[in-house]
Amino acid sequence: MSCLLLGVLRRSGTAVVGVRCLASIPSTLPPAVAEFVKGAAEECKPANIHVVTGSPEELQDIYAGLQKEGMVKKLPKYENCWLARTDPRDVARVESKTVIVTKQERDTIPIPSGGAKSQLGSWMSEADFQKAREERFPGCMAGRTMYVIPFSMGPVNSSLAKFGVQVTDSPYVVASMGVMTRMGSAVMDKLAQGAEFVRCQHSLGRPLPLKAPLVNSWPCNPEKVLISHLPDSRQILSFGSGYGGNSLLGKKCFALRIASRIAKDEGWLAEHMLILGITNPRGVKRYVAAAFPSACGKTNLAMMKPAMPGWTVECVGDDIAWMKFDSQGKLRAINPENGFFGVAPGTSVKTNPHAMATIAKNTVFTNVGETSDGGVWWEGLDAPAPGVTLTDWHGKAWKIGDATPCAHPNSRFCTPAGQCPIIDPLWESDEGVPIDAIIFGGRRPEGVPLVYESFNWRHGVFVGAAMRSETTAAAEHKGKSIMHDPFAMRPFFGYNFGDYLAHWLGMEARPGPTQLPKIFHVNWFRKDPASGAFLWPGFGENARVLEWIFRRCGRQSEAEAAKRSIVGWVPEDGAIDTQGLGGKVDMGALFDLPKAFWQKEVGELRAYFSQQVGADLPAQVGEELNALEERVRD
Ligand code: OXD
Ligand code: MN
Repeated sequence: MSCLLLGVLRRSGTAVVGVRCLASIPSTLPPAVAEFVKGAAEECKPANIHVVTGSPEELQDIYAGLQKEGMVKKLPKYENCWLARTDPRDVARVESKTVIVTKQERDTIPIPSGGAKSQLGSWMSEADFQKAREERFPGCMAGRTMYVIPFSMGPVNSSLAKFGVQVTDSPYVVASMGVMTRMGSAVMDKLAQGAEFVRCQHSLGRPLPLKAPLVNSWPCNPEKVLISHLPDSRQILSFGSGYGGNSLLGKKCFALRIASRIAKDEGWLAEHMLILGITNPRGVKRYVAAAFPSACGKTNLAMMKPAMPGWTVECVGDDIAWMKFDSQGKLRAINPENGFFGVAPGTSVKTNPHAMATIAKNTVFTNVGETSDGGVWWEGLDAPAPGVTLTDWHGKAWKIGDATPCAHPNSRFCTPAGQCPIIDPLWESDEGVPIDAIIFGGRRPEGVPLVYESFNWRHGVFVGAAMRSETTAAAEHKGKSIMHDPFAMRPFFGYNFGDYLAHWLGMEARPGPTQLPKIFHVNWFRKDPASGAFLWPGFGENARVLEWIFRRCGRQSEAEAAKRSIVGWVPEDGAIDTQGLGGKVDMGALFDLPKAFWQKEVGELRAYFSQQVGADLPAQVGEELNALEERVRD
């Protein structure tokens, strides 16, 4: 093996304190980590290796380097906040280039009928993956530093936490992983004790010297993007994108795709869910987890300021929940993340005051607009003060009323969760918080009521499988259509959706005591067909719906505060407190259940299940669909 020279850069000012031969690197790394790093270095051929410790000084150096390269600029209006502008071709998760590599296609996705393309993930064969890897990774980090990031998803000492090591040639990714995960020496110590870890290899795919100039000083390789997952060997290899879920591999790649597979193997759940705690005026607290497709307001709900006096909401997490039954059979959840990677446009003091307070310091903003007084701006914020001018996410002068948006619709803030003024006191508890309710939801302009509760667990699993929502900007979908997004996991399943459903259904039959959470569905987005206006005010008023859910969790009898409907239990008349809404809200319209709509919905679901899930659909889910069809018959 050739002896590649590697500078192992450790904090000592900025000096390189060790130059080593690859064959002997590095004595400080635990053997399994060293082996992974050695393999990655042999393949990617970086000029240096920097083992990330996570110290504040190290992060300062990273930001200074990023600033020098023109990848971020400081935002003087705030404390330790930064603005990055990407290459406009690298602005969102690239679902079309995201694959799961398994021996058999059916391990990854149900085989769709009639030659249709699966909407439940993308499979790549091991042979095709090998070829794709060879076309991308060899020498891809030439001239660059390879950072080695030890990180933990979940509090480092939690029994629910899992570890990862990400190698990357992007210092922006290091800075962002420092916010989004617990990163550095404490995790390396765990790895030194032999803890297992997910191997994450990421490259921007722009070795030095460059063959073509960068756009916005943002290295990426859009033509060659590939986000690949190898669940059997717990590996992630991501190439060509430096942004968001494509490159912060702890998030969607690990905490959802790989973790959902680990969870299936180990008997727990890794889900695209926020977690919040809600306390009633008498001081009784419950925790709920809620799954909504991307950009449906998960962050806003997770940090909600209840409009109802005496109620408080506290935030455990805004995007991902890992949930495991404890010895009493209670489902306990942790937020595996350490920060929020939230969509900026639409976030404001009106929609999410707590997020606005959270992002005031130590935050990386990407692709938002900039104000001439050194701040940030996006659609949904008040117009800047007189005399303050705006620059858009491309770096061009911009004014209100211009045809293109100032901030990219998928522009983001990346901010430490611990800064949230309503972060839950138990958000870092090692054992997780007890979950009483699971809420599914989506953007449904028609037909779907404000809230309903499933008849039982099995029906609840069907409700999750039947989720649909209007498309969003978080991925590359264009235009508005109502997409199937079961469990809000459509882009994030790590294994066959049919097996995923069986795993959920199996929770009911698990051995030992089991206190299953109740399952609900909500829709804040129903519109008045005549005016097109939303029927429900949303935001803080959603607490009125949470109150009903809260009440249903502690109910003494099945029909308490509820009546049976064709879709499930709905609030009985008057059970949702509307006091203070000023009679402006048409509760009749919000709970109207047009049979024709539901008959059409049944038809859509039947076609979707039969085409997309086919023989992998568990019989119980098919039976629930039949039961719904019966209930909505004229
Ligand atoms: C996200 C997403 O970024 O769901 O959270 O796309
Ligand atoms: Mn998400």
